[in-house]
Formats: sequence, C-alpha cells, structure tokens
Amino acid sequence: MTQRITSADVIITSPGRNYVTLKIVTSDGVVGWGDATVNGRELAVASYLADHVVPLLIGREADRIEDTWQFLYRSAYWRRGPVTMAAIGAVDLALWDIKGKSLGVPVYQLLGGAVRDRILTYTHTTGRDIAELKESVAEKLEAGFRAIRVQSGVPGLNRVYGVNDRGGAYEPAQRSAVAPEEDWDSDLYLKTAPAMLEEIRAHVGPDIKLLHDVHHRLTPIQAARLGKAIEHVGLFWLEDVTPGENQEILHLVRQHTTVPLAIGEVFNTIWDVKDFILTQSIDFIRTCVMHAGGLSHVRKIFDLGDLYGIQGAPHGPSDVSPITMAASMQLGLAQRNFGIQEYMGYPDLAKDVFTTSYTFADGYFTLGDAPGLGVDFDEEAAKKYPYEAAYLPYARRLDGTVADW
Ligand code: KDG
Ligand code: MG
Repeated sequence: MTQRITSADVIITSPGRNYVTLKIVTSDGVVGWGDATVNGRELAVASYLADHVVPLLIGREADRIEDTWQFLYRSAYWRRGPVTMAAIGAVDLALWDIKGKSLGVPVYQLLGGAVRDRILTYTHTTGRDIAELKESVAEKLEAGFRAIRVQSGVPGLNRVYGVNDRGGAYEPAQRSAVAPEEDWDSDLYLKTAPAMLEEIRAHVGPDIKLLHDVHHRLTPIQAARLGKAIEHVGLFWLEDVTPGENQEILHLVRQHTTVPLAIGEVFNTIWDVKDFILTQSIDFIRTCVMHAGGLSHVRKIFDLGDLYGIQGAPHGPSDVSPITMAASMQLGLAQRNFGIQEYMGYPDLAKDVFTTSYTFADGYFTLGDAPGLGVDFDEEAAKKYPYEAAYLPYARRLDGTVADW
C-alpha cells in the first residue's frame, strides 16, 4: 500500500548549539528525521522548509524519494544555493530514513549494501601554539583516532580560524548578536605553517594520518607555494587552500604540488564542483550529505568523482546534526570511493536530544543494523533548548580589509 506524507514539522533546538530538524510522518505512522542546519543561517532554512516545502509535501508518496528530489529542485525554478539545497537535503534524508524503517533495513542496504566493514574517520585538534596543539593531538590519539586535523595559532595574529583564543576545543559559531572578528595575514601564516606541520609529523610518527584546513585563505600561487613546502610532511590532505568559487583555480595549484587536495564543504550541487572533478584538480570531494541536497544528490557527486579516482569525504563538523552524520556513514558503508568521514564531535547536551547507533573504535566508525538512518530525536528534550542567535566569525587582514573566512 502506498504510504503518503501526512505531516512535516520543523523543530529548532539548541542543545549546546543550534540544530534545525525536519520530522516527516507517513500514513503508516513511520517517522523520518532530516537535518537542515546551516550554521549561522538556521532560521532561513527553517522558513524555507516550513513556509515553502512542507505544504508541498503533504499527501506525496513517501517512497518516491528521487521524484520528490527532482520536484523540489526543479519546481522551485531558482537553482542551487545553501538554503534551498539544505532544505531539499533534509527532506531527502527523512525520506531515506522512512524507506529504511518501512523495509526494516539500514539505509546502506538500500544503497547497494556494504562495500566495507567500517568507516575511517578523522577528528579535529587545535592549539594556540604548537605545545598546546601537541597536547590536543595526544588527547585524540588516546581517544583512539588515527587521522587528525591539526590547526594552530599564527604568531602575530590574535584570533585565527580553527583555534579557540581562550584555549580548548574550537567551535566557530559564537552565541552573540554580531559576527565575531578573527584576524588574517597570509604571509605570517605561510611563514609558520610548514614548520608547525613538520613538528607535528615528527611528534606523531609516520603512521598517523594528518590533515590541515587552510579555510579558503590563499591565492592560487600562495597555495602552490605552501603545497611545495610541505610535500615531505606527507599530509593525508590539504583542505580548501583557495576560495574555490572559480573552480579552475585549483588546477594551477595542482600543477605545482603532489599534496593531496580536498575541497567542497561550502558547495551544494554537482554543478558547483564538477570542474574540480572533471579537471582532476582534487583528490577528495567534501560535499556534505545534507548541504548538497541529501544522499540522493551527493552519491551522484561521489560517483562522478569515482571516474577519476577522487574520493568522497563528507563534511562532518559539529554544525551538522547527528542525523547528517549518520546519513554520511550510511553512504560511507555503501560507496566504493568513500575516503574518510570527518567527525568533529558534539556538545554533551546534544546527546540529550539525539541518540545514534553508530559506534567508534580504533579510528573507525561502525554502523549497527538499526533500520533507516539509525538516529532518534527526542522532541521533549529538544524543547528544553530554545534557539539562540549565533554567528560564524569573519576575518579581517591587518589593514582592515575583510578577508575570506
Ligand atoms: O560552519 C563552518 C564549519 O563547518 C567549518 O568551519 C568547518 O571547515 C570546517 C571543517 O572542515 O570542518
Ligand atoms: Mg573545512
């Protein structure tokens, strides 16, 4: 019997940070959960969903996931963009959750079944200086991680991306009515970043995978210089070296260095990343399984990458909810060219609202056999944590110019 969507509700909650969750219920009483969190712009997606998407969903056949995706994408007329694509992504994740639960299987079974047993993951480390970064690295190694993103302070700059200026873990969004300001100077960064990476490599030895995120800061030729200077460090990847809206840019970097390049977390469709892939300028494509239109769309992006030996490595910061994280892992188990899953971790309070079935051991995540995505959302607990405005930082250069953040 055809099951139809009978209700869809958007829930905004803030257990330690803001999350936007979509709950879809079917005529069979099956509940599907989707994540629609766009860090610092949460209410825009909530409105797009509640005001413009939910009314279109009621009465639709819940099993028609691809048809619903095509309908929401093409009937909007206005294409692409983070708000639209996150909203479509939330619906897509909820519908995959429903299909899995209806059939009593985890979503990876519907994507072709497992092609691996466990999912390699990396986490974040940070320090205001190298000594503090080493402590952070030691902590994560102790916790079992074997792939680690390293970010450190830049001498001469007060606040930089990836580093908490008060020490401790870094969470970019700040609960405040204004966007916090960070500092940037590419020359100061380029002067110290290679030595920092060398020292961490010497500290962890050859077997730990090291990653580093430049967060869209450099010009192509600066990025090429950095790549050349750190080839001997043996990074797993160097991420977002340039802003990347001009996709051809990375081809120039590529011609100068063999450091593996990763990019894509801020892009939302296959059209936004296809040139990176078709020109074979990258090694890892980082589109997020929610921000880029859900599992239905991201697996097409990863399939395109597979033609060129490019691996999928979905975005997984604390600002996508455990629903997105679980969906990423479902894809990770079934997608041949899945490379690694980012796992930044979650605020403790988030565990009060989200219950997950994935488990971590020895640097890898394993998925259980829970049907659907394998995540539960506690609506009563969510009510305890009302939305609080929070903004991502932005950066200024030493002369006051707004820089890429
Ligand atoms: O909301 C912005 C964060 O998701 C981003 O800064 C994290 O770059 C990031 C990463 O690689 O996780
Ligand atoms: Mg990044």
